[in-house]
Amino acid sequence: MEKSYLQIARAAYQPKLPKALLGPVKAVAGAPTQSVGNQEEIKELFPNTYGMPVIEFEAGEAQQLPAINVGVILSGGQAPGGHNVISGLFDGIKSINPDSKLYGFILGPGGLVDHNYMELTSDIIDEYRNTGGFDIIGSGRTKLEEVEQFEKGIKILRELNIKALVIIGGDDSNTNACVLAEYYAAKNYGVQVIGCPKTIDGDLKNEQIETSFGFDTACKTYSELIGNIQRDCNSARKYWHFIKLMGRSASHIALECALQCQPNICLISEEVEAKAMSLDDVVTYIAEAVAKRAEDGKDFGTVLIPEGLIEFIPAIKKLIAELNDVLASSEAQALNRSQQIDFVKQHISPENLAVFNSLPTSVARQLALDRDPHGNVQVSLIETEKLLSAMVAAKLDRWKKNGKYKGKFATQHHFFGYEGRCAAPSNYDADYCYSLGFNASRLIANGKTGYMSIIKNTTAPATEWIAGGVPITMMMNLERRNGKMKPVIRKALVELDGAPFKYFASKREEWARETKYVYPGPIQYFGPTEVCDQPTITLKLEQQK
Ligand code: FBP
Repeated sequence: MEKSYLQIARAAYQPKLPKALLGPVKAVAGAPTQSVGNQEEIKELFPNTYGMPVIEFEAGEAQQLPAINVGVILSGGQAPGGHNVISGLFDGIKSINPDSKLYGFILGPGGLVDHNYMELTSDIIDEYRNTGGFDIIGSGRTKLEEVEQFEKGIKILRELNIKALVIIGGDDSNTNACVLAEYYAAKNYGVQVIGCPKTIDGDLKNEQIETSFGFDTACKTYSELIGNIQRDCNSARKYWHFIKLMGRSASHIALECALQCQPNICLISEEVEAKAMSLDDVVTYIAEAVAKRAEDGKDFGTVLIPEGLIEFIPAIKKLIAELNDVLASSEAQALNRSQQIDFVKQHISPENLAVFNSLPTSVARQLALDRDPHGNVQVSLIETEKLLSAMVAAKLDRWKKNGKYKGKFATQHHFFGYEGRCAAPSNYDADYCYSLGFNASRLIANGKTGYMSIIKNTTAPATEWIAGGVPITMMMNLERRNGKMKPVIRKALVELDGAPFKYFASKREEWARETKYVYPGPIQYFGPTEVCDQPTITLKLEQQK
């Protein structure tokens, strides 16, 4: 494989590990745990993996352990650092016993079901250390939930003598990991399942998981681009830039980018929902900020829009919930796409039909169709940035007629998502991911299943990081998916009483009226620690509590 100079220099980078993982470990167990919601139901659904303690690793005695074969799956959207989780896992199992082997299942959970795999040898691993992307084995979104899939999986796991499977994924994929761990434990199949918290969206976090990997690098990449746009914007002073940012449901990415770049406006979906804002309220909020800047002669600015905004507008949220139920019916499933649109129109309530009909056709169609395998609306396909800017333009035109607005409103649109998902991991993500993978090998060696690998205290230097595991059942509750109540990991949304949002809220009026842009510049890998090793502002503010 041809390499750039940066790749060559980066390949030599040795990621840091928490002190406890530098030698042999012992697992220290805490008290039994409970799920975050629906305790009785979750306990009944996961009798073999419910209630296990959180564990922390401490330095232990050296032991001779047998070689172990481990399988690894990359699941869901790409996130910077996936290759380092795999290289950490590889080095971890080799340090347990040099004869251990690592197998990668190709293109996500589907690779396990279809028996599509490759052995990951040291030559292959060395090509991918500290690189972005998931291309070492590829990723996919196949949902693992059927007994038939689990049984197909066990066949190949037995054939390859794999005793543990590591699933690197977000909330949906780790829900799969938990279901699989429970099934294999119930059947006594002798295969452990361990999860790793991945997603650029930053919504797989809780008291035990500080952050999901990839969030740091993705936000820094988007912030570099937003900073560049802001400098362009402040140089030409003639455009309003509407910038949509990935992050499906939660607005963590938009909030972090706002903290890094200080744009004029950043919408936070969770606040829109809490304030029960309508689409028109959101448009008015932006138009008023545009009009105020125009009073100061500033016909330019930046607006950050979280990808999932549309789903958080309460009227649209209600509509989506009903659409999900209607579309899940077998009658709807048997229809083709355009028949489905007519079908939903006939079967939703008059109130929801009115909302449906008020949306531009392309947005309405998108809400009614194309769920991903986990039942999520594919918000990355909805052009919210264009929808909002067109609606703001129409409102400003009306205000122009009654003299409320006298400026010029020219726009540019951007969507940043795929640009950041495979960026070369920042030092933070390179270290964090390598530690998560290495730590997964220690969970395996300690016989754990149904656990997620965790690394905590990551705003401190890596030597002070804490390594351990959290039972996945602890994060679960029941939620309605595809018309049925299902056990799923609870998504972490932006907390409006949390430090990151509060800080943003205390500054946003000033950022809206004045021009206080910050230009973060590109991620730096080599140089002073205050430039190269900073965690996200979100994490720093959260850890200050
Ligand atoms: P994961 O939760 O699987 O990590 O994926 C997150 C994400 O990047 C979202 O931000 C985005 O909405 C979605 O994936 C896009 O999905 P796809 O890659 O299938 O287009």
